[in-house]
Amino acid sequence: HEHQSAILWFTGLSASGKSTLCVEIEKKLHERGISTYILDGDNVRHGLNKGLGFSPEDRTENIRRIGEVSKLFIDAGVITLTAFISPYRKDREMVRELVNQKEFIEIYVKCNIEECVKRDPKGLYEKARNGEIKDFTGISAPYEEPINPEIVIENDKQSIEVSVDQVIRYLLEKNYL
Ligand code: GGZ
Repeated sequence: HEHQSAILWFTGLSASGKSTLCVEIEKKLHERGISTYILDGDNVRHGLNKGLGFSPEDRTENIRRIGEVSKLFIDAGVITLTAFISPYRKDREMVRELVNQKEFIEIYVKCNIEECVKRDPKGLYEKARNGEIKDFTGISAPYEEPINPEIVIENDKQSIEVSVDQVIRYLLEKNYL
């Protein structure tokens, strides 16, 4: 199956829906016979990036390593989907600069903070508000919105199906698939 390989770089707050979107989009890509790989906190922060925390410096190093690994996957012809908050603009731009222009697709998973706090699937926002977790993105650490992302997903305003279609349509229109 001929396709242009790329990094689908999802960025957004905790509980904005990045991982769910990655899983659903991956299913659609598999239906087309395309090899994919999802990088997320579960398979990266517990292994490759064990020992990195959430200070600005550690987040930068987290994102740098994820960028380098994604670049290797691109070389292997694999479409890589990454689900990290990646709150700093300069860190996302650093990854963009690592690969060819067409190979970095920044996808802003937009979800208002009130909705994220309401969802709070792991109770982390609650802990952040109590001060049990410090430097928590959106509460006590910044999130810098993308200025010119390739795709913006209004994840608090539309269904998951519509969001998935939006990404697949983009990939078709720009001849990735
Ligand atoms: C933000 C934190 C923090 C702090 C733990 N700030 O909802 P989750 O649990 O599964 O997603 C969050 C994840 C964020 O890790 P990333 O590697 O994506 O962050 S970054 O890109 O900024 O390096 C959350 C959990 O880890 N978590 N402490 N202080 N999220």
